[in-house]
Amino acid sequence: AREPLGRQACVLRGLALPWVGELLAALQDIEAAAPFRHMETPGGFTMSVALTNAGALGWTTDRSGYRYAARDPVSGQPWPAMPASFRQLARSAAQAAGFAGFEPDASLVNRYLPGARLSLHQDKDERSLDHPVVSLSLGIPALFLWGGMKRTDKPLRIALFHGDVVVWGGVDRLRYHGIAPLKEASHPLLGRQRINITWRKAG
Ligand code: MD5
Ligand code: FE
Repeated sequence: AREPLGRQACVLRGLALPWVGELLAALQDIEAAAPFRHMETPGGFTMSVALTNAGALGWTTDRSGYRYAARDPVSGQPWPAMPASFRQLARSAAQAAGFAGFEPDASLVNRYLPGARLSLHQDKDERSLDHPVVSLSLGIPALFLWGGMKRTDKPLRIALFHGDVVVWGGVDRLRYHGIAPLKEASHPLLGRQRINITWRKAG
């Protein structure tokens, strides 16, 4: 089912459920080559969310800023390749949301344990903002904060569950958004964690 969030943003409930086995198997290989880590922000905070990446470009942060980079700063190696299943899901979700021809070159994987959160921010480190972003939720539920174009616009709170996909682009591409502190819970497949994968065209 397609739930509109904005003029060019929607939630596709359960869209990824048939793909979960394949996606999690691919994620195991990514994690083995590029383990989840807690990165430092330019302001000197350590993120409560742990992250890794797959694809030609990976999002990173350190004391000098946010950027996309071709190599994992921990290993010095290129990020693991984007699995075919990742690319296919991102492409078909984008298509279902009205963005045909999406070709992601970056997939950022976020891992939340209970208590982890992501404060309101805009995704604007990509070279062109003309491409949509596709986001998949797996594991325990989260409250997604869907804001406006200003940080001070009061965000809507939308629950996201295992298998849900959110797609946003166009006029909604620069909305402020975040994730409220995760509540303690356990998921039959993933235990007490939430995984979020976002696909972007960054380069
Ligand atoms: C997450 N990730 O669930 C969040 C939310 C990120 C990030 O924000 O940058 O890795 S998924 C992002 C999202 C969903 C729906 C709309 C918008 C963003 N948006 O309007 O920008 O780990
Ligand atoms: Fe974001």
